Amino acid sequence: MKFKDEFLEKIERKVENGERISEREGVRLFETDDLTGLGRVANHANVMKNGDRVFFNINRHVNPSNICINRCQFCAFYRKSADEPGAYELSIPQILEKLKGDVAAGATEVHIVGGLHPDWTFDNYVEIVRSIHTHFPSLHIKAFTCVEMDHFSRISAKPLEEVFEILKEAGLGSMPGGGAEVFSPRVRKKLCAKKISGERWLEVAETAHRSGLKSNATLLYGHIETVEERIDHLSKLRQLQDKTGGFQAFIPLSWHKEGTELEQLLSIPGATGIEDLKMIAVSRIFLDNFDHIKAYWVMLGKKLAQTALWFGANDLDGTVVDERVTFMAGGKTDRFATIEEIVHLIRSAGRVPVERNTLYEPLKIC
Ligand code: V47
Repeated sequence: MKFKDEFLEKIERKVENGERISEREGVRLFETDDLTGLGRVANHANVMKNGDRVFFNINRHVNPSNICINRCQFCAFYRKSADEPGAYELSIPQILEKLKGDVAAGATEVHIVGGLHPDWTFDNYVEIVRSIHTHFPSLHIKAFTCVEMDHFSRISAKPLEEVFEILKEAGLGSMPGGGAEVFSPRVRKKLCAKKISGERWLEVAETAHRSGLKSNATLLYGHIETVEERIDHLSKLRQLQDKTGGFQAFIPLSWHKEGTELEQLLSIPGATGIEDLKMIAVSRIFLDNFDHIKAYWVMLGKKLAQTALWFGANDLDGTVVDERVTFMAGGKTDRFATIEEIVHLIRSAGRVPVERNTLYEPLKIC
């Protein structure tokens, strides 16, 4: 069947032949108005890699504290200090209590990410990991972004390699993909000047991979970034993946604006549903060396995340339970998904639901 946008024929041929697309072609894909054609090519790219299986896992997010020294303008989650309204700090017993029910219900993963707390020491973070691992040894601990790992290295005056060794010994299994935002120095200077640079984020990820830790990668889009900057970001991830092979999944994060400083400074609508689908599709086509593209239902909404399964995504994340970064920025979707609900979303999209563990080993075909 012919495409409305003839350019997509060339891209489809490249996908079929396993040829990589260029940055220029990536930018051009964002410009197409042939959404269904773009989806068709991305779906093809996904099916060639993953067949008709779609992954999910039984997981639980824990955000130990929202007190953070970075103060990023796109974020509504952080608080500057403990006495600000809405600030919180979870104790280790509170974290363990939260996890108890989830583990009993079959959770295989805890996903931990939080603020760079001004007073917590590296040992405090290590103890969170160690306590979880001691109480729930079967739970995979996917914790701390590259931004947090860099922070630990600075506050402990230890090289990254040692930080990773200590955390692995305490029970760390892998790392989530947050904190990448957009690598563009222009965007970072405007939105998150205190955060580590894009180069440093990539350096931390590379060191993690060389230390034997798998990690994910993200891109925060739908604010002031250009499509060229999105593609530059994807290109840097693709280059690093060529070197290490340590990334498991790529997760595009659709910016939520409510309550952020950025919303007050500029009137930005945020990404539309069409842009969300294009972002998933272009990522699938461009990142030919990533096995998995995750449609994170918490940010996309469940129905759009399901639709994304025909635009190149092969993973819906998991049951999540109590994620706070999105909800503090006005997220409107449910706060958790049941296993039955995720299975239904995947099956009714005409795909085969597969429960996985964090390292993408299939556990159960549902
Ligand atoms: O690091 C912050 C982003 C990230 C907002 O690795 C925002 O499996 C949207 O990284 N609107 C945390 N995004 C979430 C994250 C993640 C989520 C799901 C799965 C995985 C994984 C990773 O969310 C932050 C930041 O980049 N973020 N504020 C906001 N207002």
